[in-house]
This record gives sequence, structure tokens and C-alpha cells, in this order.
Amino acid sequence: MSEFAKEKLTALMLEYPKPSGIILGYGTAGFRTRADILSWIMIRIGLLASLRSKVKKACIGAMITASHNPEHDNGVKLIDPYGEMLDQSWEVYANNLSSLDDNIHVLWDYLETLMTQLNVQLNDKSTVAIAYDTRQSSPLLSNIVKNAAEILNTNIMNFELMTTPQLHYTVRCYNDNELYGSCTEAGYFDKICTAFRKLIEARRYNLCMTSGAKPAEQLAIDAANGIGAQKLVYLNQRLSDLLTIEIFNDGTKGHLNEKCGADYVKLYQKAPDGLPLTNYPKYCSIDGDADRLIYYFIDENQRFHMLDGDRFSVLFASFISNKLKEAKLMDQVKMGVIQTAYANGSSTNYIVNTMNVPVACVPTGVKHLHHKALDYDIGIYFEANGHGTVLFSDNLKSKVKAAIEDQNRTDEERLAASQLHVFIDIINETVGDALADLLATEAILCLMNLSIEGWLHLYNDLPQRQLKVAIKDRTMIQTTDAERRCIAPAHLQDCIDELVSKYSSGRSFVRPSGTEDIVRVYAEATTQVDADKLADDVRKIVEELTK
Ligand code: NG1
Ligand code: ZN
Repeated sequence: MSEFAKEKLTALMLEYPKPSGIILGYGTAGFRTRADILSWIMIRIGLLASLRSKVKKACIGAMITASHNPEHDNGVKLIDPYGEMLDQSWEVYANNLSSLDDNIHVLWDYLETLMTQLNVQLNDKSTVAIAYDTRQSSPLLSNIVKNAAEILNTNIMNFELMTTPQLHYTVRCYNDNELYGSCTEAGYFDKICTAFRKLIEARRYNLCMTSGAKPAEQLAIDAANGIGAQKLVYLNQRLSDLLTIEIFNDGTKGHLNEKCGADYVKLYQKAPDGLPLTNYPKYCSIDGDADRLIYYFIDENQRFHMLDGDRFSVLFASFISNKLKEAKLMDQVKMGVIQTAYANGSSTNYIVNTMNVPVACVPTGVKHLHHKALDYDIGIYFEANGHGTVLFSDNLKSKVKAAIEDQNRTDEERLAASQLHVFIDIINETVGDALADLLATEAILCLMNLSIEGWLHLYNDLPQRQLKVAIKDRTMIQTTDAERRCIAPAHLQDCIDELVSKYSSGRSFVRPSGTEDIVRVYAEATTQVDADKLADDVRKIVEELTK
């Protein structure tokens, strides 16, 4: 390989040395830690993105964000050609690069070996699309990724400030010659806003003909002081005649994700700071990079109610199965909901036993959900924390299209098929997307004539509690069965089983976090007091057995 490239890499490594003793793994959502000790890994990820692009002969995305984590954290993850998460087999290379000593010869040797193994050359073409969230550390870190990738002859597309899902979408569009949509932020908004407009305007027109259209209900949005705030302004401008939204925590006052955002609301089950619970009929929170969404409202008795990812699964599955039934397409497609162990037991029960839709459970992390969703014609997946989307197979898309064009079908069947067809365009199939999911939710509520209260009352959640437990080495906890059971340390699972058996509808599990240096305890039971107590009992036993 060229001496010039090696010299450039040497200079970059000298500028951003690896702190001694640091160990950083490619976790649930890429590399993530405190921003001030991240610059060195950006060099390695830039190199890896370039190699991945050369191998796939396609554009690869690099998103700089730490999502719902505090402002002082940051991270980076790679996006594969179709907008999906980096293929798991490449996480090994990411981890190898991360663990190498900070020595140009060692790194260079590894790169050469890898390039031989992957059958690519330094001069092969490569393209990397970079974007970042609003963190102060993001521009510098993204610049390091750019400089490193350029050493390996890479063309950089820098989209600067974008939400994570926007970059996923953009990478997909670029690689499939814009079949999925136009490869710009404007193209992204065009696609989801046009689809939303079509669904709502048609519905309003019908209502006007019958009972007169109701004005859209107001929605107050907590933007977590993140990138989503800027993008929501644009959404608001485009759809102001159809949506009435007000944006709070827009970054002008508070700090990113501090006592606000979807993660805060989900974890503490209460409203965020900076968003007055006044007289809005509904509220929602997105997270720092706008890929998670949580809804909530206050009932007439001033009680706070939250609608999380499980609720989106139920709502989306209800709407889609209604439309499939109306279009008489139900028997021809395979639909499923994919959840993780964090899904509330009541939601699983409702989807399986009331809606008759199969549910699959997979380990935490969108990559697992997304992968499983590909097994279905319609794969609906949401993590309980509000991160999720729907995948539609090509088979489903062509069946829907054929139904719309089939003159032998009734008007009702063809209308349902065309609503489904338009709905698909609101969804960002590449990854969970708070903005797209928000539009999809508002469209469904409108089309199903459902209030947020009606949505909540589809089923009753089991009270649940999540705890973070700091232990000396979280890798001591090992799990199996989609993380629902522990296999290490010895006896932990037996102890959890015994504790759980004491509670009615009790369920609890523990797993190491992939994004924080803690283990997470989850518990649910018929009352909040019991769920809290079970979680606390399990916490104690985890602490005891990992001392
Ligand atoms: P970890 O830290 O591995 O639990 C968290 C979330 C995941 C996922 C990732 C990526 C929970 C319980 N876990 O993972 O669902 O969103 O962050 O951001 O919410
Ligand atoms: Zn996020």
C-alpha cells in the first residue's frame, strides 16, 4: 500500500492517540462512550467504513451519535448498504481494530491482512456518508472519520446535522438508485409528508361528506433538546394544515436528554422537564437522535399514562390487519410482531390471543428485531423503549399494488389496498424513526377514529419496573433464550425463578447492558408495589452473586 497513505495515517494517529488501557467494544449501537476519549476510535471506524464500502461496492453510512445518552457521551455506528445496521460478521473487524495497539505498524499490518482477506485494494472506489447529531463533540469526531476514510481513497458525502433514521434512509436511497426515494433530506420529507397528506386529506374529505371533519388534535412534542427539534420544525411547516404540533425542549434552553426525551419518560414513567402538562390532549417525546418515540397524556383524574413501543406494535398491527382484511389480502400474507424480553407481558398476550398475530421474541438491539422482521411479509417490530418500524416484503408490495389495479375487486377492497400502499410510504423501513412513526401514529389514530385514550384502553399493561445495577464486571452475567434466562453466574436463574414464583403474573430477567457499564433488571407483576419489590429482590440477588 502507498507510503503516502501510511504517512497520513501516522499523522492522524499522533493527533488522536488511543488512551492507554482503554477497552471499547462495538456494542448494541456501535462504539459509544465519553466523547473526550472517543477520537482514536473514529480513525478506526473511518478505515472500516471505507473497507466495507469497497467490499460491498456501495455507500456505507457512519452516524455520530450517542442517542439517548447524556451530552458528554458520543458514539459512532456504521450503516450497511440497504440502510440496515452493520452486518454482525463485521463487528469482529470493528472489535479487532479497536483492540489493536496504537502503533502504525501494527494497524497497517492488520489493514493489509484484512484487505487481502477481503480481496480489496487501497485504490478501489469507496463512498462513506457521514452525519451527526447536535452534540458539541460531533463535528470534530465526524471530521476524524472523514480524514481516516479519505486515506483509503474514499469519497465522502457529509450530510452534517441529520437524525439517525434520516442517514439510514439516505444510504438506502443512494444505493438502490433512488428507487426507495430521493437521496436527500428534502427527498425524505417529501416521501413521508406526501404519504401522510394523501391519507389524511382523503379521510377528511370523506368525513366532510358525512359528519364534518374535526380539527386535528394538538400534540405537544418534547424534542429532548436534540436534532429532532430542528427537523420537526420542517415537518410542522409542511403539514401545518393537517397536524397541530408544538415543539418543546428544542435545544434553545435545556441540555440534550437531560431530564427529557423518550428514554427519560420511559424509564421514570413521568413527564419530562420543560414540557408543561397543561391542556394538550396528547404529548410525545423523541430521543436525542430522533429514532425513539413515546406518547403520553393526562386523564381527567390527572393521572399520567404512557404509550410505549409495545403500544405502537399493537396500534400498527391493528391498523394493518384491518386494512388487510378489508382488502381481502389477509390469507395471502404472513404478518408477525417482533418483541424483546422488555415487552410488557400484557401486550404479548393481546397480540397473540386477541389479535391472533404471532409474536417472536429476540435479544435486545434493533439489529436482532430487524433481522427477524425480514422473515415476514409484514414484520412489525418495536422495542418497548419506542424504537421500531415495519418491514414490508416485495411480495406484499406487489400484492397490494395488484389489488389496487384489480377491477374485479369492490371499491372498499381497493380503497383499503390503496390506503395500505400509501401507509407504506410513511414508514421508514430502514430503521425505527421517531418522525416517521409519529406521522404513522397520527395517521392511524385519525383513520381508525381512535383517541389516545381509546388506544390506551386496547389492553391494560402489567405494572413493571426497570433498574440499573452497577456491578464490578457486567460480563459475569450471561444469558440465553432471547435474554430471558441467565446461565451465569451459577444459581442466579434458580434464585430469580424462586423470587418470581412468589408473585402473581410475575416475570423478571437480568442482562448486561450493551451500551452502558451496568446490568439491567426488569420485573413485572400484577401491582406496581409487587413489580417494584420483585425488581428490588432481583437486584439484591444480582449484587450478592456478582460481588
Ligand atoms: P442496552 O444498553 O443494551 O440495554 C439500550 C436499550 C436497547 C437499545 C440500545 C441502543 C433498553 C432496555 N435497552 O441497550 O433497547 O435501544 O440501548 O440504543 O432500553
Ligand atoms: Zn436514539
